[in-house]
Amino acid sequence: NTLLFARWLTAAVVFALRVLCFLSRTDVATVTPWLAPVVWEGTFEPELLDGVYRQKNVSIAVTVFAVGKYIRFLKDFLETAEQHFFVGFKVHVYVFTDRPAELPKVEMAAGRQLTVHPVPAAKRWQEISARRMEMIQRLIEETLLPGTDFIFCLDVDSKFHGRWGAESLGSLVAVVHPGYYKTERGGFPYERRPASRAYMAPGLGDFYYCGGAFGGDLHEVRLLAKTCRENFEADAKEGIEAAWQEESHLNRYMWLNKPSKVLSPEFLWQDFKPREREIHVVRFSGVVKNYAEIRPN
Ligand code: UD2
Repeated sequence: NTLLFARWLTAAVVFALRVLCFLSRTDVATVTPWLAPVVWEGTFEPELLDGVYRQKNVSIAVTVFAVGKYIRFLKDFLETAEQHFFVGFKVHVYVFTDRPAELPKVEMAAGRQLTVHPVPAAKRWQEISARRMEMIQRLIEETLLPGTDFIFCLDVDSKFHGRWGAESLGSLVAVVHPGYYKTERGGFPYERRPASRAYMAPGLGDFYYCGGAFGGDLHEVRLLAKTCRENFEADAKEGIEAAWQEESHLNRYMWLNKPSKVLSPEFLWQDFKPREREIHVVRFSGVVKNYAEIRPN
């Protein structure tokens, strides 16, 4: 009897620990000061969440730009998205490229599709990042509204390694940049020149978000893209380009319009960075690339 009781007690303790570990994280912040969740592995129940959104039959659009030599990253991006990104959901990938003839052949599961939007080649790499917002805005206005529920805008030089699903859905969604999640706000690489519309004064800021992944519902992302694009263009007319192009404008926007959900750096890691203790799973990460070789100039 004593042995049985000891076994039962051990099993109960292990179970309780599992439940506690599963739905809580004490090593990282899991909620923002404006009460938006910060999504880390261990803070949600994947099956339950997928079930909730599957019932609503939600559809998800993805934009990805593959201009110039960046077309070489598209195959891995698409293949790994098939394995990990919203598996079992309606997903429509919109590829913007100047090289439609080089589009890789990737088999897509039922309910998933891909559309190519031809774009002109770029002379400067900064141009591409600047034009993304304009094209995202136009895609939403001319093609996606009404009908699509959510959109994610992702960098192509990346791969999925782990589940990215319904836990990421929200009206305005930002991803914490993997390079700055442990940095004090004074060290964030915001645009610091007051002449730019992306300006962030010292002492301001919540997180430093990355330009390589953001999303939300169509209305919110349309507004974000439109605002960033207008501010970028107004800056350009005055001869100023923000330190990190649209990423700087996105950071300013997210400061003024707090995201309703913040995704941890698990949702955009960088392959060159050694994995850190807090990162229990890498869901999506940027591949190592040779900027000098791959960019137009
Ligand atoms: C960072 C951001 C990126 C953007 C950029 C701003 C992350 C992880 N990355 O990345 O999103 O904010 O800084 O300067 O947050 N592209 C092409 N062809 C090109 C150049 C770029 O298609 O010749 C597209 C492509 O989709 C690429 C994206 O633009 O993924 C961003 O360009 P990048 O990867 O060269 O920028 P990077 O790594 O400095």
